[in-house]
Amino acid sequence: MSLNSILCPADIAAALKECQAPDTFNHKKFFTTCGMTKKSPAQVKEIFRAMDDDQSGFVEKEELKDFLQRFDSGARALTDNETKAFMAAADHDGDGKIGAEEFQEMVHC
Ligand SMILES: [Ca+2]
Repeated sequence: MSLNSILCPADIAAALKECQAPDTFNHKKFFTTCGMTKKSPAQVKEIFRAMDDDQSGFVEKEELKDFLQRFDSGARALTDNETKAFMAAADHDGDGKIGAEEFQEMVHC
């Protein structure tokens, strides 16, 4: 499943460009620029599945670190600070991983 079939490649490129420098990643800005916020809940779920590399039903810290690489394999990894902030923003129940509903909430709220 390629994210390019859900999101517009030009929007993905623009979103990646905005956070090219380490520690400039902002998930809200990224979701908006790449067009994710305008996608349906079902499509956001597809995106979530693409992030859940081991198909555990959750996006864990290690998977989150590679978040940008899901969009472009040449993109950088998130820094530890970015990964931590991203996780903290999504993980409402504090279990250290992101569920599909938590992800959807983060994208659409
Ligand atoms: Ca997982």
